[in-house]
Amino acid sequence: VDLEYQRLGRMILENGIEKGDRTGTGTISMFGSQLRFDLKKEGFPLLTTKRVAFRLIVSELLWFLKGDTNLRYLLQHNNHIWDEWGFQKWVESEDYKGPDMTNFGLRSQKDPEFNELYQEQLKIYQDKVLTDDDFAKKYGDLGEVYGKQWRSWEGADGKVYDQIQYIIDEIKRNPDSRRLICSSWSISSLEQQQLPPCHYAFQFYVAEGKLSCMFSMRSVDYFLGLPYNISSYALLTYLLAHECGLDVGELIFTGADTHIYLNHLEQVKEQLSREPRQLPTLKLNPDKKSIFDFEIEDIVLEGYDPHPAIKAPVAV
Ligand code: THF
Repeated sequence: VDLEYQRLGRMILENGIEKGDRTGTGTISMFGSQLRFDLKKEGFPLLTTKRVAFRLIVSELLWFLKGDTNLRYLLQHNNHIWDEWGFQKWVESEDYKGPDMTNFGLRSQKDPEFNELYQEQLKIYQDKVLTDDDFAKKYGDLGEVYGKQWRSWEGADGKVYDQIQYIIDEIKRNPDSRRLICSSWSISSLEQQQLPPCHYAFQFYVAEGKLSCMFSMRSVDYFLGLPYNISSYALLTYLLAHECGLDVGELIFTGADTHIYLNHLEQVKEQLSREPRQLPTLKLNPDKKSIFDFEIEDIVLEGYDPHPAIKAPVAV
């Protein structure tokens, strides 16, 4: 997985175009990219050229699969990768009375004094989401994001659709199906989402007893997001294969606006210089049958020996 990932990184650096973006950070961007991995042959695709916190990938995926859209679950598992998006909702609301947090993402990177204020307010926000039910309901919820679309898509007919359950049932009943699709791109609820989905659709494919997955992204944060997204869909494929009695096949990533943020360039170059190592293996608790019963401790990674982590600021 690392060699393919590095190849894509070099391609963006060589062919990418400098392009502005919503967050104001600036990117080098390339339109259209694809990666594919043989899950069965190569091992579990978690990058080894920098340490990636697998526990965060696990708790985020279980959060999606529960149909949960509230930050509380993530905070309870010490997962902070979505904090900024909930915090944004809070500081832009009428109820927020603290210091001005306009554009906190960029300002906290450039202004150490502001960053202190921001960290203070963020901590207050996190504590409230964890301990205050009413507050969590109102300001901890990211809106109709992945969990909602995956497990309870609301149709124009007023019916609620569980796209994951449909896929599981259909893989068991009709594995040749070409409709094993889950879409998070719900036009009518985009305004109800703190952030429109980046990975907006995925599709499964069964052949020769193996389950393959292809996922599509509209916007790809090469350095911070993509390593998570790859491992997350790999894990989802393993979980579904486990429940459906299949082997794992291939994982295919397709990206549209594939970019490296300008404040990630040094980090990317460092990572490109590193030598890939042996991939880890994934162990799922054989006693759990339904993917919806899986807890964090049922998912274990063995033999992960990566290069050190590389820090980088996330664009909000
Ligand atoms: N916004 C941006 N700009 N990039 C993204 O990848 C992204 N996501 C999700 C929503 N908005 C996004 C959130 N996913 C990290 C990783 C994934 C994220 C958000 C943040 C991150 O900062 N990871 C750090 C360490 C985190 C930690 O240890 O707490 C890392 O080094 O990997 C795309 O799905």
